[in-house]
Amino acid sequence: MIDTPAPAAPPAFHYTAFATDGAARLGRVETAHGSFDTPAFMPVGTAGTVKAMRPDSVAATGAQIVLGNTYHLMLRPGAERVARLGGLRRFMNWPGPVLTDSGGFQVMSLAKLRTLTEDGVTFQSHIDGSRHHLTPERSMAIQGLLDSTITMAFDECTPYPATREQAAESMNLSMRWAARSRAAFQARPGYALFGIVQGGVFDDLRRESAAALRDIGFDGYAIGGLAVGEPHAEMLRVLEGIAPHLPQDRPRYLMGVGRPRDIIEAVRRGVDMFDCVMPTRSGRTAQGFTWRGTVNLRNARHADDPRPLDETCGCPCCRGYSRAYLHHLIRANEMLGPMLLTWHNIQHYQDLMAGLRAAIAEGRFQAHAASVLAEMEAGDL
Ligand code: PRF
Ligand code: ZN
Repeated sequence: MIDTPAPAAPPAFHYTAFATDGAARLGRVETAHGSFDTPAFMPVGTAGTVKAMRPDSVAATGAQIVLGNTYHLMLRPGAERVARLGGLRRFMNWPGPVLTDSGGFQVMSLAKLRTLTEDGVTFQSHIDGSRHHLTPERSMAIQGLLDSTITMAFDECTPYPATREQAAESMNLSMRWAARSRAAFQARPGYALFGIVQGGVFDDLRRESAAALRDIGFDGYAIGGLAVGEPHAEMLRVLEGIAPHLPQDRPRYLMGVGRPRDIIEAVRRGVDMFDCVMPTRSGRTAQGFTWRGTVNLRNARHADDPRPLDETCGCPCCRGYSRAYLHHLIRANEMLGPMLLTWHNIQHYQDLMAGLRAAIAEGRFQAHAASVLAEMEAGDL
């Protein structure tokens, strides 16, 4: 009798750190849908698309994981429909891992008539005014229907500024929701659930939150409630205080951050994962990232400039097109303008991450960070 080999089991969700340089970590996350190298930047695909980009183009920049949103997808086209169509990855034709945010943060920034209770949040859709209720249990179910590789716990992002009492009350609610998220999450091999640290700008509340999440036990740990209006130095201080209290053997994710210099400073303090609309959104508003800072292509000074946006970039935008042509596309409202700029900006962010990873591997992170930051400050040529 011939044994047929058992189908290969999906790999377990696993984080490995290969090298550290100070607090900065070089690692890899393995998932059911492929692995990604860290520090990683996840392009934002809110509504099941990284706006203006095809998934193969997103992958061509070196991106290995993208982000989707519970809030947007539950309202349109609906989580049950996405499930019937094979899950978000199949639906959007992105074969790699996806991380989905849990919805609460987007409800608070986008929805109308929100009411927050112990149970969850009730709100009206910003699209058609329909009423919805989102709880930790419903958020877990939706992210399961989306077949999300990495599910985020349901939390409340504490606004800034907040008093200590407000931040404590909000953080404690998020920790009760974290426990309910963990209980409702349907674990599967290679899939993950991340907890989210809250606590505003209060170091002791942040530590309490990290301890509560560690006790519940998560596959990864996110830091929420930052980049919400606090000064840059405050964000770095909170990060520096919290990173040592997160488990060494799990990935760390700073939500919604940020500009290149925020990412460099967070990697320096031990963060492994990032997402931000900046490269995609600013690409649609004519802003291009270069190693000498940002450039507004709408500006008349580019009208006759035959040079590429970034001489050193290998992306299709920089290899094929001049600043003058990009300027023309933007002035003429041609859709190729945002498409090319988005491609370049995502490429720039991926090149930034690859440079940080190489520097950590070679033990020259501090010197590399200093030179990248100095050149960015120097401004465009
Ligand atoms: N919580 C969740 N998503 C988020 C945040 C948060 O605090 C932030 C804050 N920067 C961005 N996205 N769930
Ligand atoms: Zn480019």
